[in-house]
Amino acid sequence: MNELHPLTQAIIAGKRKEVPDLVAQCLAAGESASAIVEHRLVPGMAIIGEKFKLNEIFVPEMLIAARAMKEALKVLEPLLAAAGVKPEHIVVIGTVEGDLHDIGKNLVAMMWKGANLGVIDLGVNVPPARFVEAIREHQPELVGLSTLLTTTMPAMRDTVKAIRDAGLSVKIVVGGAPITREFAREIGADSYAPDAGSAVDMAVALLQGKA
Ligand code: B1M
Repeated sequence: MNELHPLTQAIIAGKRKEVPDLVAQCLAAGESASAIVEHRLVPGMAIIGEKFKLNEIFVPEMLIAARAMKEALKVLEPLLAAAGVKPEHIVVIGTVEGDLHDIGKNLVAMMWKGANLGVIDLGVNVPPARFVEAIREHQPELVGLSTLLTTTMPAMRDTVKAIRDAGLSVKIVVGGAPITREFAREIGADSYAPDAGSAVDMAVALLQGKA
C-alpha cells in the first residue's frame, strides 16, 4: 500500500476529509481530472472491490471508501464536465418495484461511477415501465437491477421481461442477496453479480463484449 499514491491510499482508507486537499494537490501538480479518476481513484476502488470479494474488508469499510471517492468526484465532476470528458458508457441502475432497500444498489452505483461509467440511478421501488422509459430516454448499454427481498424477485423477472418485450438492445445484470446465477439465467438476464466488486468486473466484461 505504501507505493500507492496518497490519494489512492486515502480512498482505500476512507479518509474522506483528506480527499479534497489531495485532489487539489494532484490538480496543482498538473494532473488532469480524468487522469486523477483513472490513475488515483479507480485503482483505489478496484483494490477495495478485490478486498471485499476476498472478505478482507466488509460493508462498512466499503461504504466509507465509497464516500471518500464521492468527495473526490464532487471536486472533479464539474472539471470533467467542463473538459467535455464523458464517461465511455452509460448505464442505468435501480431497485425493482416493491423494494425500498438501496444500500447495496448504491454501492454498485458508486463502484460503477468509480470505474468511470456514467450512472443513471433510478432509485428504489422502480416499476418495469419506468426502467423501459429510462432505457429509451438514456440509451444505456447496460442496465442493473437490484433486489433484497424474495417477495420482489417476481418484480425483477417482470422487469427483465418488460425490457425484452420492448425490444430494447441492452445488457441486463442483476444482483441482490436472494438472487442467484440460476435465477438470473432463468429470468433471461445477461449476467449476475454477487457483490459490488464483481458487479464492476461484470459490467466492464459485458461492455467490452467479453461476458
Ligand atoms: Co430489510 N430485509 N426489510 N430493511 N433489511 C432484509 C433484506 C432481510 C433479509 C432481513 C431479515 O429478515 N433477515 C429481509 C428479507 C427477507 C426475505 O425477503 N427473504 C428484510 C425484510 C423482510 C424487510 C421488510 C419486509 C421488513 C418489514 O417491513 N416487515 C421491509 C421491506 C421494505 C421494502 O423494501 N418494501 C424492510 C425494510 C428495511 C429497511 C428500510 C429498514 C432497511 C433498508 C434501508 C435501505 O436500504 N436504505 C432494511 C435493511 C437495512 C435490511 C438489512 C438488515 C440489511 C440490507 C443491507 O443494506 N445490506 C437486510 C438483512 C441483511 O441483508 N442481512 C434486510 C448491506 C448491503 C451492502 O448488502 O443490499 O445485499 P446488499 O447488497 C450487496 C449484494 O447483494 C450485491 O452487492 C451489494 C454489495 O456487495 N448487490 C448487487 C445488491 N444489488 C446488486 C445489484 C447488482 C449486483 C450486485 O447488479 C445490478
